[in-house]
Amino acid sequence: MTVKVGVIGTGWIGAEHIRRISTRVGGADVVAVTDIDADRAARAAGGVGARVLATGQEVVEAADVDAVVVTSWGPAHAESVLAAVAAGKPVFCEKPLATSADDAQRILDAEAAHGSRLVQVGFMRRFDAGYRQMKEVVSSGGIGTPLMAHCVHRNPTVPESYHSEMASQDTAVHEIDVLRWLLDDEISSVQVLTPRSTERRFEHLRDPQMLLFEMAGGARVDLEVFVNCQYGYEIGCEIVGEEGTVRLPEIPGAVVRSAGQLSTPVLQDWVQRFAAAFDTEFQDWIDEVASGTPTTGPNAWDGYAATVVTDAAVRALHSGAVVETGIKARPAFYA
Ligand code: NAI
Ligand code: ISE
Repeated sequence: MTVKVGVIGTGWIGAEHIRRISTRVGGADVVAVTDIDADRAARAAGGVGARVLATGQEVVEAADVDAVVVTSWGPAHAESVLAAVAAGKPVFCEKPLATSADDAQRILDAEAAHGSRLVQVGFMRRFDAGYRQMKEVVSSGGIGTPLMAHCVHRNPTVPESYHSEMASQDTAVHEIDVLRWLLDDEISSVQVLTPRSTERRFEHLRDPQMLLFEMAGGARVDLEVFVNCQYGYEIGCEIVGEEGTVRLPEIPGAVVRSAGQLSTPVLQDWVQRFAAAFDTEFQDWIDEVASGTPTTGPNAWDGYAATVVTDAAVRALHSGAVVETGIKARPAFYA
């Protein structure tokens, strides 16, 4: 069976995923797209022979759309995901699932009412080979009980539209998910420290930020988010356990010796860094959708839990205090 996909939002990552589904992933075609910018939608559709529809609701309801991909702006995600669940169609939603825990809760309620899981969230790091190696080491007891983690998330620059809350909502949300997964634990509290800001930022932005998490089991995590670091895109993660440590491998690059220097290139964006993870994420999703079984990637509960933590992080940014996330117990539906 070829899975016919409808895409809502054809900006940067929407266009990437349309190309990916059409050229790199087997078993799927993009048949319909929409964007509030009609020209952008037409450009994305033209490349793959899809048709342009006027709204996300039309994409969801189209008779030939089997599954929906949501790649619009974060605040628009919940509405499209809720529409897909109401139509009983599998839906892949880029992160964040929602921009408030209340909206994420509405998605959990809708899925429960539907009676089976339909939602996958685009936390692609769970499909990255390096993070998977770390998960294997931690789960097999290779470093003993995890005690601490040290993480780094650096982007070279961000546009003027990026604001201080997005350090948590848009950027740290990846570590929030991957740490929950690696440590198999929920985040119970968060604090956000704001060092001296770099001069190389738009005036309204606090950058860098340091996020301190406590896991329910007592492990502690520090995360540096620095989105104007200038030199490149860098993702780091080390977990320290009672009997050893495990570190995210560096992506190998050619080592150059020239003009008295030893050098290796630094990646410049998430497209390069996580290309293989995105491919695996989508191939697995398409294969599972085709098989008619609920998808096994990060689900609506994971999207909800991440949003609860980012909501707490935003409160922590504004107060400077340690903020309890108040995360509730995972419902049996998502066991
Ligand atoms: P973008 O701004 O390039 O594209 C978003 C598109 O959505 C725009 O073309 C906009 O016109 C459209 N849009 C907004 N509201 C809409 C609506 N209601 N209906 C239809 N179209 C609508 O943004 P970008 O960078 O592509 O990000 C999109 C989403 O993907 C964000 O949630 C972002 O956090 C996520 N993302 C995930 C990444 C990852 O590493 N997994 C990397 C980059 C983005
Ligand atoms: C972007 O939206 C992403 O998801 C990238 O993976 C992340 O590195 C970046 O900071 C976000 O803005």
